Formats: sequence, C-alpha cells, structure tokens
Amino acid sequence: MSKEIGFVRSGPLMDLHSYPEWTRELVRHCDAFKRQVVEHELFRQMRDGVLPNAVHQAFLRGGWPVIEQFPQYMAKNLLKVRYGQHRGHDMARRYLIRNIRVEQNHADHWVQWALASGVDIDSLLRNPQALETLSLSHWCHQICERESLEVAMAATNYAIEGATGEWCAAVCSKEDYARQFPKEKRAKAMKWLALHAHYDDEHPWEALEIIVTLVGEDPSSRQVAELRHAICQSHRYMRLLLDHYMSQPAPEICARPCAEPAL
Ligand code: HXD
Ligand code: FE
Repeated sequence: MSKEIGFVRSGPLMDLHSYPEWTRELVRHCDAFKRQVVEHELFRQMRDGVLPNAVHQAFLRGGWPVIEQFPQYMAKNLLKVRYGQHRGHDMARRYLIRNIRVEQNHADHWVQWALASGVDIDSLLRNPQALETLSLSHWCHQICERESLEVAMAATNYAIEGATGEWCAAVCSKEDYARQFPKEKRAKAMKWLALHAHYDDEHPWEALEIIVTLVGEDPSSRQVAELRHAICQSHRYMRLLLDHYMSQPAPEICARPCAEPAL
C-alpha cells in the first residue's frame, strides 16, 4: 500500500525554517561534526596556500576512491526507488538520475585537479590507499547497500556533499590557493573546487528535502536517530581521512606484495 503524501515544503529550499522542527534539531546536532570537517587544519592550510606538497598530493590520491565511486553509491540508491510509490521516491528518482550524470564530469575535473597538482595519475588510479582513506568509501558502500533510501541519501548526498560544498567554499574564499597554479592552468585545476564551492549549491538541500519527504512530518525517534547516526558517521569518516593525511604524509605505496604476518 502506498504511503500518504506527507511533508510538502512551502518555504524556500535553502532555508531550514521550511522544514519540520525535528529536521532543524537534526541539522543543528550534526553541524558540530560537519564543522570538524569544514574547519579542518588540512583545508585551512590548503586555503592559505601553505599545505605541504606531499600532503596535498596524498589527499588528492586518497580522496579519489570516493570521487570515483560516488555515482555508484547513487546507483545503489536508485535501485531502491519505485516509480509512483511515493512522492519522495519520484523526487529521488529524478535527483539521482540527473546527478549521476553530473558526477561523471566531476570525476574528470578531480583528475584534472590532481594532474595540475603534480599527482601521478597512474598511482592515483592503481595504488592501494591507506585504510583510513578507504574507510570512507567502504562506509558509503555499506550504508547504500544495506540501509533505506533516506538513510543512505542522508549519509552521502546530504552529509558528504553538504560538508564538501562548505570546505570548497572555504578553500576558494581567498586567492592564495588558486594562485599556486600557473595562470594558464588555473581554471582547469580549480574547476572541481569551484563547482562544489557555489554558495547556492542546492544539491544537499534537495537531498534534505527528499529525505524529509520520505520520512514525513512526524518520523519515529528511531528513524531520526538512524538519520542522525548516518550523517554524523559520514562526517567522522571524512575527518578520519583528513586527520590521517595531516599526521602521516609518508608514502603509502606498497612496493611489494604485503608479506603474510608472522604467526
Ligand atoms: C573529503 C574527501 C574529506 C572526499 C570528498 C568527497 C566529495 C564528494 C563530492 C561528490 O559530489 C562527488 C564528486 O566527485 O564530485
Ligand atoms: Fe560532485
């Protein structure tokens, strides 16, 4: 049996007051975790143009698995959608199909950013990444594979893209970082960052609207707790990745097959 229509937004998309009170509380709670990503030392140094080259390159290699796989997380969620079952499903269908296409170009722009930053693309594509980095992509696969449409979209399209819009805006808030690239390469190098730094980036808000439409005006406390957990975990995994590169810029390339541990 199909669910009732439920939440219909009346105010502006990007205004928290357009959403039910439980949403506002959820967003406020998770913002503390998001800030630890957005205000991370790695992004501060990137913004100021003082991030050591080795850390910068390692970050670009380490971020790649999530960039490459992001459309696949969305595809997993698209598989959960049933046309005509619920207004939230129809909104999710449109959003996911449209944005999977958009993310195709984003992977290309990330590669251009890495190339302009001196990253060897073969090593970006083929070398094993640090476990701390891989855990974000494993988490995304796990949650999109096992959890509901709304919880999985909260972890990925809302939490990861939301925090990303803000850290990109922070890095682009001054010219220092962009100036590190020669003028003729700058636009191409900065394309991924510039696209995600748009203050009016509606994607996370659209995801939030879909999530609220799916769960309705008055979800159970268990549903809200699941959403809260998914969002905060994504932020914590992002932070784990950033902490890793700030504390351990050592090469992570495994030159030889890893030896069996001694018994
Ligand atoms: C951040 C490292 C700590 C990973 C950032 C992941 C951002 C994903 C953004 C999404 O739109 C996919 C993309 O390639 O643009
Ligand atoms: Fe993107």
